[in-house]
Amino acid sequence: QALQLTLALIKPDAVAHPLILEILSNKFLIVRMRELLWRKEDCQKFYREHEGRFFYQRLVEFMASGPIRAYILAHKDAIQLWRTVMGPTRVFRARHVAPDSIRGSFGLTDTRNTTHGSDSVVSASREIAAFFPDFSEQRWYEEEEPQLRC
Ligand code: DAT
Ligand code: MG
Repeated sequence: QALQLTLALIKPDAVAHPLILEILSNKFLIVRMRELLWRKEDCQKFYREHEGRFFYQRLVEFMASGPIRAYILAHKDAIQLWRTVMGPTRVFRARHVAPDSIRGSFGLTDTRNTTHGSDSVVSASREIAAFFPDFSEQRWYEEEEPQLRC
């Protein structure tokens, strides 16, 4: 089965959470990881699709409030799988419909909801390039993926 790549972020509320890191590394192949501090401008750019929403300012402040971790994850259907493992965006909904998901288990509020995951092939490519500018997706699919799939 062919593997797919996705970008996952561990947000400042969850960056040191051992169970979240364990879930992530048990389920996915970790292709790249870096820990970084985001500037507010980086957050604004990353979340520009939400500019103008009532939570945008809060979201930007929060994402710049402490270290985050960025991962490139590989798995069959990685994009959808990581979104399922994370659970729904909003914590109340997550607790009810997916209590065992990461957000359902560890989410604190709708803003402090532990994790991010790309939502499509196009956004995964864009987000991987934003965090790992030296990483060539095309080269990974051509040279590394064929050796990893099983
Ligand atoms: P997701 O992170 O599940 O892709 P999204 O792209 O709709 O969700 O929103 C990005 C982030 O913005 C989300 O992780 C937390 C914040 N957010 C979204 N909707 C919100 C809301 N109704 N109230 C507070 N924060 C919200
Ligand atoms: Mg989103």
